[in-house]
Amino acid sequence: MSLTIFGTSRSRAFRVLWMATELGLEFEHEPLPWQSCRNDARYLLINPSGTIPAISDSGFVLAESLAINLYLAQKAGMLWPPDPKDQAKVLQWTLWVTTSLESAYTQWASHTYWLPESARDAAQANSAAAEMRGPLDRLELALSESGWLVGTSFSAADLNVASVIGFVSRFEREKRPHVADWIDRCKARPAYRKASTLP
Ligand SMILES: N[C@@H](CCC(=O)N[C@@H](CS)C(=O)NCC(=O)O)C(=O)O
Repeated sequence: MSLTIFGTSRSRAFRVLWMATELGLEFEHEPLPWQSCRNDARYLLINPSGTIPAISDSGFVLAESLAINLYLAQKAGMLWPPDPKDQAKVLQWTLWVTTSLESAYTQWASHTYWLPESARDAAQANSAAAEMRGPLDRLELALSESGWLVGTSFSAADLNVASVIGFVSRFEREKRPHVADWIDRCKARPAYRKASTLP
């Protein structure tokens, strides 16, 4: 019985490394680089999409970072609330971040931080920023209630959403103090810091 996580921490695999560390799981880590995972013949046999992350849990293979995180939390019975309504909220926030924010966020972060300066395009960053404001205002409202997305403590919803939009704490920080404070608290968690040190 063993869990293997495929993908370097410098990719969406970080989300899964963070979750597995939060849950205290033992795992093997194959830090495949995102630049070449689609052309890695051995990896394509495991994940035919060739994207990272993927996991193999005693031979059960799963791709899609956020789905992997929901599976791991549910299986461990941690960061996964017992009430079906709260579980539905975890799914709601997970789907929300990937459908309402991830694309614009990725464009904004790429053209603000990730790409080499010579490749950054301010117009693309600005149009992505305009798309992000509505969803981030929605997030600010949600976090103003208890400081967490579901119930009154950190859950898989917080991990999934924060892991997609980590740099948002630098975006118009003073306009959305609850979002900024929440991301800071998520990133201060020991498991986040430990996962950040992985290759
Ligand atoms: N929606 C997928 C996206 C996976 C994805 O695109 N991963 C990137 C790395 S962050 C990748 O594999 N890039 C290599 C490529 O597309 O060739 C997930 O969240 O797991």
